[in-house]
Order: sequence, then structure tokens, then C-alpha cells
Amino acid sequence: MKTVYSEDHRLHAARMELIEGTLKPAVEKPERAEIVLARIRETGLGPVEPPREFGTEPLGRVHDARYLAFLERAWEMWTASGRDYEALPLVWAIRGLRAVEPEAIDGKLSYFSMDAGTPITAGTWAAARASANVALTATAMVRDGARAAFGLCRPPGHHAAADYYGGYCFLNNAAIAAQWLRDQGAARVSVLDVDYHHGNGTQAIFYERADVQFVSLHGDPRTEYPFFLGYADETGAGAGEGYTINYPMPFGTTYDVWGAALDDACGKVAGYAPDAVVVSLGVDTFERDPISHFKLTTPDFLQIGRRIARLGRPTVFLMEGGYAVEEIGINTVNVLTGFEEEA
Ligand code: SP5
Ligand code: ZN
Repeated sequence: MKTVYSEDHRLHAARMELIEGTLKPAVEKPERAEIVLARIRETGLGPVEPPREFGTEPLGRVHDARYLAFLERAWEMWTASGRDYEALPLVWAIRGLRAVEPEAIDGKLSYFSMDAGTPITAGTWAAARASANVALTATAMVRDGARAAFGLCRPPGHHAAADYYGGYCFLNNAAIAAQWLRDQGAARVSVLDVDYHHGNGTQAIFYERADVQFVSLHGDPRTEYPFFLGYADETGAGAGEGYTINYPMPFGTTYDVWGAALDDACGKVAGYAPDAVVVSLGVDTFERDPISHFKLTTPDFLQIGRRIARLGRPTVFLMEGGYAVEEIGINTVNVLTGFEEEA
């Protein structure tokens, strides 16, 4: 399997993250991608290629123009107002407040975000653009006939919606990939999200559509980030009714339960008969992930890849979360190796 990788991910390197009431070193850091890349080379998974430039058109198919304009200018506006540390929002337009885009950068950061745990830095826009190009290049390989490809995306994407960022995500790589496949002639695309956290952005983007199925396994939103989406009774709306499927699971979930949910999820994907599958591949389900609470083990990740391969569909894997830096490489490549063994 080919991997697509860009060094430009390093342009996004937050010094800190607001977490648990304090500023701590960011867990979503450049080493994550470096370690996955090193493991790919060590195992000889396949060639590693740079991304092609797809321009902004595929981004605009998923994200609002005003949001993209904000992302592009956010750092410039932040520094022009006298700050040089990372940009974070502090106030949101919740119940009863007016959701109108403010003029000041501090207001714009809030208007276009869902959390204060996602710093914007000088290189965030360039890195997010490169990450989307990585996703699209891997997707084009599959469009052109590859059985599968891996986009080593960083920053990740699945928490970003049409007009907001958060959860370390700015551009929704999986949604951009799925929409691009549709625009290239695929009739139906499934997004299978196995990251520990619910893919709220991807779900929101496709919630009222029947042409992209969204299936997610994740920590129960009653107890886990992002808290405000990902319940089992969210099944899509309007034309999209029945095309969103959620499997929330409690803290401590092990592979016997998680794997059974994956099996059920794969049954739903098979029933939908998509032309291609986009996998939002987070490995933060790992038992020693520093911010998550599932208990998957390193060998379990081989099983995930094998099960996805048995769908028999052209498959794009896109990196999402996974923060146990020592093991993120082995666990990620285990999914891809398991897939290749079974494909
Ligand atoms: C792509 C992705 O995986 N984004 C995840 C964003 C999670 N950000 C909030 C983390 C809150 C962590 N709570 C820590 C509990 C540790 N005991
Ligand atoms: Zn995650």
C-alpha cells in the first residue's frame, strides 16, 4: 500500500494545549506523524510519496467560504493585534447569544471554533492545506484503481465541520476526500470513523445526505469529548435519514465489545454498497493513549485492518488521532498490514 506524506505538517506545532484546566505540552504534535512514517519505512509497507496540489476548490465543496477566509487570515490578524503566542478562543455564542461573525480576531476565533483546546499557530493554515492535499492524493490513487492508500494526514480533520474548527482539526480531510470521490463520479461513499472520539464534523457535513454514509465507533458523548454529538439516536435527517450510524461505547471498552461493534458497522457499510470507503483512522482507542479510555491492544489493530479489508471495497485510510507516541506507529501500521494480509 502506498503512503502519502508531506513534511509541511511540521508547520503546525503548537507549544501548548489548554487541557484539564491548565496549559500542557500539546499532545497533537509533529512527532506523531514522524513516528508513523518511521514505522512505515521499518516495515516496508510500501512507497511513500508526496502530495499533489489540489487547490482550494475541493475545500470549498465542504467548507464555507467565510470559514476558509478566516483560517487563511487568522494568524495574521492575531499577530496584527499585538499577540505572538498561539491563538485561542475564549467565549462562544451559546444559548441566547447572537451567532454573528464579529470583526475582531478574538471574536472570529470564537465564532469559528468549538473548543479552546486547538491552538492556531503561524503555520496552521499551510499545514492544514498540506494535510488536505495528502488526503486528496491518497484518494486519487484509489480513484485511479489502487485497492487502498494511506494518507498520513496531520493535522487531523474529523472534528472540523463546514464552518468551525476544534479537536485539533481545521479542514475535514475525510469529508473533503468523500466529497471529491462523489464529484469524480462515485455514486455512494462510506466514511467509517474508528477514532476514539466521535467525528462530529464529518457527521454534521453529511447529516442530511444519502450519498455519503457516516458510521462511527467512539467514546459515549455522555462522558467523553466532544460531548455534544455522537449519540446512538442520531441517525441522519431528511434525505439523510438512516445514513448516519453511531456506536457510542463506555470507558474501558475492550476489543471483544469494540470488535463486535466494528463487525456490525461493517455490515451496515456492506449493505450500503459504497463505491469506496474512507476510513477515519484514529488509533487513540489504544489502551495506553494519554487522553482516551478504551482498551484496545496492539494486536487488536491488525484485526481492525482485516475486518475492513473483508468489505472488499476500494479503501482510503486517513490519519486522525492517536497520542501514545511510542506506539502510534506500530498500531497505525498494524491496521494497514492487517488490511493487506486480508485484501
Ligand atoms: C483528532 C482527535 O483525536 N481529537 C481529539 C481532541 C480531544 N481534545 C480534548 C481532550 C480532552 C481530554 N480529556 C483528558 C482526560 C485524561 N484523563
Ligand atoms: Zn480522537
